[in-house]
Amino acid sequence: MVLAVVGLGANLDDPAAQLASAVQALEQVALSQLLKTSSLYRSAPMGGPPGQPDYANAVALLETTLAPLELLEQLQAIEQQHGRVRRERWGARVLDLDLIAMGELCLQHPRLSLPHPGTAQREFVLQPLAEIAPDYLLPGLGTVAACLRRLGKPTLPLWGAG
Ligand code: ROI
Repeated sequence: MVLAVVGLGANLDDPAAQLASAVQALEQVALSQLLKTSSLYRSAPMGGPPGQPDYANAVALLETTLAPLELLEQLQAIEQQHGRVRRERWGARVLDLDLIAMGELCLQHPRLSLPHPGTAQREFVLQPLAEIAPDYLLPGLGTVAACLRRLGKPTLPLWGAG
């Protein structure tokens, strides 16, 4: 049993609906139990082409006995089922599910690096994760709360805040 962190992101015109749908799918992942999901936060796009809409970001905590690449495959299947409905209009992916960490595990694999390489710089991962699991230990990085403090004061508003 390991506690996996999944990052959720969407910047379709109804990102909240995308993420709600993705959470429902996460509840159905085999050999896994969805323990917690964070609130939705609004974040400006990091990287990618200019002029993109803001993202809705959230994180989920999943207790699982799946192997890392098995869980990755489940997440990619959910992306395909839920994330690509508007592909023709937006070009970019509209639902992103990132495997951020799986407990103490450090992994360097062509398809998957754990913890996710950008984690320490990504407020849109750390701020929602600090809401539901501030003491979660990111291997090599320290606790989530410590990582977030290193970025300074949290700045992301809740998605629904206007
Ligand atoms: N930027 C934000 N704010 N949120 C994301 O989820 C996100 N995902 C991405 C890139 C393009 C890196 N930028 C992002 O994949």
